[in-house]
Amino acid sequence: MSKRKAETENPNAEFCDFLMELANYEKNVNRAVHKYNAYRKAAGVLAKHPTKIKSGAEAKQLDGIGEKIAKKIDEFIKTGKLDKLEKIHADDHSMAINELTKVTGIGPAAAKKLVGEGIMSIEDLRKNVNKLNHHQQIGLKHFEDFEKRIPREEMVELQNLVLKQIHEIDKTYAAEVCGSFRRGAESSGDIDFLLTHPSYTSTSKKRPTLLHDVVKKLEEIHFITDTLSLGDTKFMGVCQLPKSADGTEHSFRRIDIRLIPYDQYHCALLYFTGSDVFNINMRKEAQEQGFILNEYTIRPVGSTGVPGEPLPVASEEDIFDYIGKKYVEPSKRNA
Ligand code: DCP
Ligand code: MG
Ligand code: MN
Repeated sequence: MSKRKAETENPNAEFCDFLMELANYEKNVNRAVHKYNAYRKAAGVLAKHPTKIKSGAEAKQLDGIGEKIAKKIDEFIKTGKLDKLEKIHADDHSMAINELTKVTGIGPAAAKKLVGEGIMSIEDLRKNVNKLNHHQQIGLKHFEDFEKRIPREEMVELQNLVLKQIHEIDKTYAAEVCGSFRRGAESSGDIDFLLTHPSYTSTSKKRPTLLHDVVKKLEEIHFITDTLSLGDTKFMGVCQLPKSADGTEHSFRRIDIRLIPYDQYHCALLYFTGSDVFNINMRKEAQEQGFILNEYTIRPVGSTGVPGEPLPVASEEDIFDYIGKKYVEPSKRNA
């Protein structure tokens, strides 16, 4: 969910903002993922609505907005605020937990533990680096940079640099940036690369060094600056574009690279393009049509309820075809 977009062109931006704030509170403080998704879905629906909503009743007509959220919209229209949010804002512990979870590597549980030990802010964290693991320390080191969105222009530069390096190693690699970038976002929170190679399939037994080779090369040219985690199929780390001609340094950026079996590439592409709310809805529709869809495969579910063999998939379109859904362009997958 891009807040920036909401501010500029969405007549319901105020509602979306408070719904997103409630969503993050549910996720980070209460660890209530369902409520988190419900608030996000409602915010997504309102963000797409072309006119300003004038009452809770009107909002309730929209898919994904129920009685409780409708009431909050009425309260906000009437009073200009929300009692629930005011109470959250007045609660130091909740606010501190929320703040600490902004650091990559600090989840709700770690944040709660740290707050329990009296660490109430990012500033406090900096005095207690010894309490953090490697991932969290890197997250803290680059906290300010990671809070910044990456402009699409820079995303294109990052994409081109990585593709060039990958193809210098081996022309038969295929790779692309998915996530919000593929959905056409004007800015992204991080770079999500999918990588595949014809020699690596879901049935090939060989443990691949395909991802390690790419990471090594990107480290050698000092593009990848830190590793948060690295396995055979998943890299999470930090990267930075080389200095511009005038000597200005670029921000450090979060980058994820996933190596995907060649035969599972399109299911992975669909999944990692998102949005996460779109994925939830798509999986539900697949299920209603008798299929199990996940980031690896789409499988038919027989009358016994046992999933069958994965169906052959040669494009994202094939997946939509199987479930009898009209193809949705990536740019239309924001909710
Ligand atoms: N994803 C998902 N469910 C999750 C997390 C991720 O379905 N719980 C999928 C959909 C996301 C994609 O992975 O679009 C990439 O995850 P990101 O967190 O990088 O999200 P985006 O790229 O969409 O947004 P941002 O611009 O903030 O990175
Ligand atoms: Mg992303
Ligand atoms: Mn990501």
